[in-house]
Amino acid sequence: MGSKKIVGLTLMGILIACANIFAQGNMPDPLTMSDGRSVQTPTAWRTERGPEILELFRKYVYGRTPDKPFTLKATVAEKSPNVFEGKVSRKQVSLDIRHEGKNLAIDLLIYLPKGREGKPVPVFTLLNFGGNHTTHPAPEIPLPKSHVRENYSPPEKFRGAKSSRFPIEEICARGYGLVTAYYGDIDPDFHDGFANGAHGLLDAQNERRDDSWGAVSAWAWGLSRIMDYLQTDDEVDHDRIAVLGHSRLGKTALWAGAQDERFSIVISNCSGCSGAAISRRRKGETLKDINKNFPHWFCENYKRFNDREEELPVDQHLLIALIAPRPVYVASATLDKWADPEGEFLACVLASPVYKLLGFDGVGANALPNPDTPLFKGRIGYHIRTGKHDLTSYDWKCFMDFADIHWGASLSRK
Ligand code: GTR
Repeated sequence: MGSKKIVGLTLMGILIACANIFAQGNMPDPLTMSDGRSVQTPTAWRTERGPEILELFRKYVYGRTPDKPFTLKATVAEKSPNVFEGKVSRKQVSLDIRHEGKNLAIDLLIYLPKGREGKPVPVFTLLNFGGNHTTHPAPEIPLPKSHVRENYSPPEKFRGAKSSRFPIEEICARGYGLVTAYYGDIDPDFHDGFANGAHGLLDAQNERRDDSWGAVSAWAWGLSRIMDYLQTDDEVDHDRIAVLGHSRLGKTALWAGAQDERFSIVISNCSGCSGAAISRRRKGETLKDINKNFPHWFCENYKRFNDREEELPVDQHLLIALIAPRPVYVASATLDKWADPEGEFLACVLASPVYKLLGFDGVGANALPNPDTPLFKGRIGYHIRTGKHDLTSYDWKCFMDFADIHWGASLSRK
C-alpha cells in the first residue's frame, strides 16, 4: 500500500473518530465546567476549570497523592568530569527521602555537556525501566538495589542494554543534559498491596480508599522529588527542566507535568491508554485491559469505568490541557496500534482550545501529519514516527528541536 493511501485512510479515521465522538455528545469540553458554566477567561481557567479537572483526575484516574511532610537529603556518590572523550561530565547523586522514621532511596544519574563556561544546563528528566546501568555500559554505574522486574533480570545482564533510548552524546552535543533514575527505586511495578516504595513510605496502614494513589501517581511524585533536588543543583538551569517518559512512564510524565508546574516542558512518548490517547475511542488498549493487566497503576475508582468510558467525567485531552500554557509534546509510532496513535493526536487537537484561551497556538492542525513530519506550530508539538513502540534517537531529535524553539524563545537566556 502506498504511503499516500495509508495517510488518507488515517485521515479518514480521524475525521470519522471526531464525528463519532461529537455525535456521542459526551466528550468533556475543556472549557465547560461540570455545572455547565462556560469558561471564557484565562482567570476562570486558572482558578476554576483547571483545578476542577485536576481534582477529577485525582479522584477517578490516578488517585490522590498524600500530602505528608518528608525530608530530602542529597549526597553526591560519584563524579566523573570526563566521559565521552571529555565532552561530557557524569554525576551520580543519591536522594534519601524520610518520613516518620522510614526512608526511600532514589539514585540519580546525571550527564551534563562540558564547555558551557559555568552556565547552568537545561535538562531532560526521565525515569528508566531497568536501572540506571541499562542506559550506558560504564561499570561505575551501580545495579539497582530496589525490586527489578523479570524482563530486566538478572540486572547485570542488562548493563548498557537500553543505551539506544539514551543518546547521551547527541543530547549533550546539543547543549542539553540528561537526568535519569530507575522507576523501581520510587515504587515497584507489581501489585505488592501498596506495601513498598513511595506507598510504604507515606501511607499509613489500612489507609487505602477508592481514590488512593496508584503506582503512576507514585512515580510522578518521585519525579517531583527529583525536581526538588534539581532546584538545588547549580549546574542545572532551574527554569529549563523538562519531564519526558516512554510508555507507562509517558503516562507518568504527563501526570507529573500536570501537577508540578516547575516542569517547563512535558513530553509523552508512545504513552497510549491513560496517557495521551482518548479513552472514549476504545481503540487499542482499553480501560478494561489496563485495569485488568495493571491493577496497581491507577486508583480503585478507575475500574468503575471499564466498558463505561463515556461516564468518566474526564478524558485524556484534559490531562494535556492541564499543562497549558506550558509547551507539551506528544509522540506516537505508526506500528504502535496498542497505544492508538490517532487517539493520541486527537487529544492534542481537543486540548488546543485551552492554549488558545491562554493566548497561544495549540497543535495547529486538525489532521494527523504524515509519518516523520513533526508539527512544531504551537505549544503542543506532535509527531508520528515510522516504526514500533520505542524511544529512538529520531524522537529525541524532535524533542530537542521543540525545546530549542520554546526554551530559546519564551524564557530569557541566562
Ligand atoms: C503495555 C501496556 C501499555 C504501556 C506499555 C509499557 O503492556 O499495556 O499501557 O504502558 O506496557 O509501559 O511498556
